[in-house]
Amino acid sequence: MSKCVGCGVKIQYEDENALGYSPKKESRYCQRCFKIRHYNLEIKVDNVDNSDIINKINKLKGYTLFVTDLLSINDSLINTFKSIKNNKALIINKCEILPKNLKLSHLEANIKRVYDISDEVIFISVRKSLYLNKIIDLIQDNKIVIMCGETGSGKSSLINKLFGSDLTTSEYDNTTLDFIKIKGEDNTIVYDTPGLIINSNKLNYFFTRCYTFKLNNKYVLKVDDLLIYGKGVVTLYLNQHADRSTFKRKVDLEYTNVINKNSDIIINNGFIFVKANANIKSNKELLLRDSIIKQ
Ligand SMILES: Nc1nc2c(ncn2[C@@H]2O[C@H](COP(=O)(O)OP(=O)(O)OP(=O)(O)O)[C@@H](O)[C@H]2O)c(=O)[nH]1
Ligand SMILES: [Mg+2]
Repeated sequence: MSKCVGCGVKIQYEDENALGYSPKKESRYCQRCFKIRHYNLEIKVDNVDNSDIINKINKLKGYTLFVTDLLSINDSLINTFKSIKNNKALIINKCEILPKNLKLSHLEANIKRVYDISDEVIFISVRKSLYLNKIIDLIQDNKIVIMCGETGSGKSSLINKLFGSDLTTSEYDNTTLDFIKIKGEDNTIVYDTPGLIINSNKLNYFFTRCYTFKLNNKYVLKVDDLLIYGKGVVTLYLNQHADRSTFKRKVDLEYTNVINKNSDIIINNGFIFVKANANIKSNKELLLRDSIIKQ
């Protein structure tokens, strides 16, 4: 049975409503890939099993590049990264859309320290072809490489760029459906893998909002379902899904937080950087970490 060269699913000709269907016997792509590639249609799948994918990756035993973006980094993502037993590196893609004042070398060192990572942490941009030589070196040195990570992080785009392959890529979740083996020059092999579903924190195109906000006691800052006011200066690093507004305070909020300088408040669509010590009231418990942004 042949596999779709776009997403890796087994091609079948019987059931139009099941994955892998193709109406034409000689087709290299399944109908779902055809629709994504030509019409940019979103065709959802709902049977992603992270632990099944991680088990298969661990059995394959290749050097593993775990691809993510900056906003997706939180405890659950790093725990998933650490559950990979192969030699590995954390690859942070889409760095071209990060604010230019962020020094990548500082970010790398901070992420290693805050999350206690001894493996390499490498920023790249597939779209702008930035720092891809580091990935090329890792592939040359290790020969067998597994590209894995959160859905939408740019794994298939990276392989296409490096190997000239024609994997299906899209802005939607779970484009790649099965493991795909791609052979390169010099006996190198790279595996594309189905994306993991870890959190909804994804940075797809750009930071729609990244700016500094001086808190006071008269106005409440609302970011998604978090409400805060108080004394402090915060910088918001949010993705395009974040909903932000301010309004005049009418009531007190329940939680009092004394926040140390250089902390991040982690929220669903990004994080909020607190540079100096701050006194903040909030409507819920804050999830804090030592900042990965601090310079
Ligand atoms: N801004 C930006 N977007 C990128 C970059 N690399 C990939 N993308 C976009 O990210 C989206 C997802 O890319 P894919 O290559 O399909 O991601 P994937 O990790 O293979 O996703 P799954 O197959 O679902 O696991 C697409 O819209 C890409 O164009 C990058 O360097 N910068
Ligand atoms: Mg993919």
